[in-house]
Amino acid sequence: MTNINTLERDILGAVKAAPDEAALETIRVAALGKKGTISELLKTLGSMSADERKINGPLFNGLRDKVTFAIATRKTELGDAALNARLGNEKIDVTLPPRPEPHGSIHPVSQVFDEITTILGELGFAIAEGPDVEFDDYNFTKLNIPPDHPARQMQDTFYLAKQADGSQHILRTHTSPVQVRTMLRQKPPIRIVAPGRTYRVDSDATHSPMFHQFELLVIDEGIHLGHLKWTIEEFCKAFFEVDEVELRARPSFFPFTEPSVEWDLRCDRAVPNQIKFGQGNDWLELGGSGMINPRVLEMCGLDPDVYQGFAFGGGIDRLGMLKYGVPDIRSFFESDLRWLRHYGFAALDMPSLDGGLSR
Ligand code: FA5
Repeated sequence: MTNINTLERDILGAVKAAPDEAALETIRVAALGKKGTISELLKTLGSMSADERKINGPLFNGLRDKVTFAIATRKTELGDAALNARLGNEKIDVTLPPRPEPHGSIHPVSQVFDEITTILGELGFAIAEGPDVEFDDYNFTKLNIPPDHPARQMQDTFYLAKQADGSQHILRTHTSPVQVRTMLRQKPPIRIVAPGRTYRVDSDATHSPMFHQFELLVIDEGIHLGHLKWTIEEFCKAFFEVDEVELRARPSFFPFTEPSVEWDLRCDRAVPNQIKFGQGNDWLELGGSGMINPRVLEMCGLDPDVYQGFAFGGGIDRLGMLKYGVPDIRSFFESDLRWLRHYGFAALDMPSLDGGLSR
């Protein structure tokens, strides 16, 4: 019979010397596998007498347990050694710069949007909103532009499909219907700014079919043109970030205001691609305005003998073009990433009058 001590010494010696896990597995199969030396030894117990089994049983089983334990121990040693070797070889250089990722930025139109609402918010105006798809009545009729009025031709309108009752919605051509919505909903004093998307059948370097306007509306007792002029002056100083501005008023015509005034801002465009405000001999168009036509007040349920008001409407994209030197309005809406990286604003720089509007 195999000398148990010799067998134990040989197997344990081989286990200890196993250079890697593959060699260890070969030793395990040779000793403990189905036809392994220890397994064969254990099989002989069946043909032994009870006395022989009493002696050999514990010996063979003890050998199997010792070898099993030695293999497990060696396996852990080899595993640890392999892991240490890998950790020693694999190095992460934490000083490498991170891979450059594209940075998101605030679109210049959103920036100007925020600048305008920040300035007017600090002047005490509440933000009001209206839908892009508007009633013809609010966009035109209640603004004193009845059907077939020639003023409807001033704004080329996108019409939606006719409803079953014959009525027709439109894409609002200006933010002025928010005036109507506000007056119908709220009694004076009213002081709102209504920024938003507007639509006209129009497209060239300074006209976009979808563009953005903002509307100012102030209604109370005793409101006059002086309030309108002061508001526009203060707005321009804050928006263009200058201490002084000079405004020029030109008579104009809007069916919903009487009198109607367009405002120009003195500027200097002598140096190409540069514009300076508050000086020079050029004039920059700011937008339309006027005192609310008494007929509009009446149609919106307010008594014109008690209340007066002013309104102003300007183009947000146009102001952005002027302030940030964008030559073509269409580039705002082309989603060109290189353009957006150049003209975009840092995402966390919120405009504020104290901290600065644009940095
Ligand atoms: C109006 O839309 C009037 N609702 C403004 C108003 C409000 C007058 C309150 C009186 C009282 P106008 O059509 O001029 O007015 O447009 C106002 C501004 O919108 C323009 O000065 C211009 O800056 C901008 N704008 C007009 N059409 C376009 C367009 N297609 N693309 C970009 N900006 C435009």
